[in-house]
Amino acid sequence: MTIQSHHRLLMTGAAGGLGQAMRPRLKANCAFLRLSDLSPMSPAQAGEEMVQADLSDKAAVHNMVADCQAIVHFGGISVEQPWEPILQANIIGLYNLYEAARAHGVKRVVFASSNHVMGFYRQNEVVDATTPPRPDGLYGLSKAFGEDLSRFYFDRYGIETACVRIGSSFPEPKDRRMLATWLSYDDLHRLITACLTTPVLGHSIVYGTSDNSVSWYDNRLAHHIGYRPQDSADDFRDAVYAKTTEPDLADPAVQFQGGAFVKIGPL
Ligand code: NAI
Ligand code: 15L
Repeated sequence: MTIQSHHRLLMTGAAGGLGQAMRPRLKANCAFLRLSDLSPMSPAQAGEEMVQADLSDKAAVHNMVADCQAIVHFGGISVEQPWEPILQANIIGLYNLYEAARAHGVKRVVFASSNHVMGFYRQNEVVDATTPPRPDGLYGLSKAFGEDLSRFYFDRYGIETACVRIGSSFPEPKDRRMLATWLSYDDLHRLITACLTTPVLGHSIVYGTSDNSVSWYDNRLAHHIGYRPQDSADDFRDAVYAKTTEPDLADPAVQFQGGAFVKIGPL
C-alpha cells in the first residue's frame, strides 16, 4: 500500500514533541511536507518547507495553509494552562485553521484531540465515540470545542476530520496510568496514515492508543479508518510496576481517566 496520499501535507506543531517525532515519518506520506510552529524549528531538509506562524494570526494561518491538500494539526497548547493562551491557540487558532482550510480547498484534517476530552470518566468505565464528553479542564474543554468545530466544518463544508483522542504519546509509558493510555510513535504514525488514506473518513472520533491490554477506550466505531496498532504498553508493564508505588485508590488522579489533570487548577 502506498502511503503517499497527498502532494503537499501541512503539519503544525512541528517544534513540539509529537511534531519532531512525526516529521521524519510523515515525509513518506507526501511529496512536500510543510512544517509550521510558533517556535523555531530545525532547518528545512529536502522535501520540506517551513512556515513560522502563530495560530492566532489569521493572515499567517492562511499563508501557512495555502497550496496544501491535507493537514495534520498538532499545534497549540498541549496541557492545562490559563484560559488566555488556550483561547488564543486552541479556540481562535483552530477557527483560523478551519477557515483557511475552507478558503484554500483543504478536504482532510487530522486533528490532535486528547483523552482529556473524556477525563472525568472513571478508569473502570469504557468510553466510545458516542459517549458524551466530560472534559477535565480548560485544555480538555478546548479540545472538545475543536471536535465540535470540525464537525460543523464537515457538515457544512464537507471537510473531513479525524479527531484523534491521543492518550499518552511518548517514547515509553512513564507510569501505571500510561499502561492504558500509551501510544507509541510508530503507532501514531500508523494511525495518522490510516486517517489520511482511508477512502471515506467523514467526521470521525478515534482513540489514539497502542494495543494495550488494559484500556478504557472502545474504537469499534472507528473501524472504517483501518487503524491496526502494532505496539503495546504491556511490554513495559514489569518495568513500570518496579519503578512506581502502589496507587492510592482514594486519589482522584487514580480514579479518573484524566489522571492528575483532574486536580489541576484553577491556574
Ligand atoms: P507540544 O506542546 O510539545 O507541542 C505543541 C506545539 O505547538 C509547540 O511546538 C508549540 O510551540 C506550538 N504552539 C503552541 N501555541 C501555538 C500557537 N499559538 N501558534 C502556533 N504554534 C503553537 O505538544 P505535543 O506533545 O507535541 O502534542 C502535540 C498535539 O497533540 C497537541 O495538540 C496536544 O494537545 C496533542 N496531544 C498530545 C498528547 C501526547 O501524549 N503527546 C496527548 C493528547 C493530545
Ligand atoms: C495530553 O493531552 C497531553 O498533551 C500530554 O502531554 C499528556 O499529558 C497526555 O495528555 C496524557 O494524558 O498523558
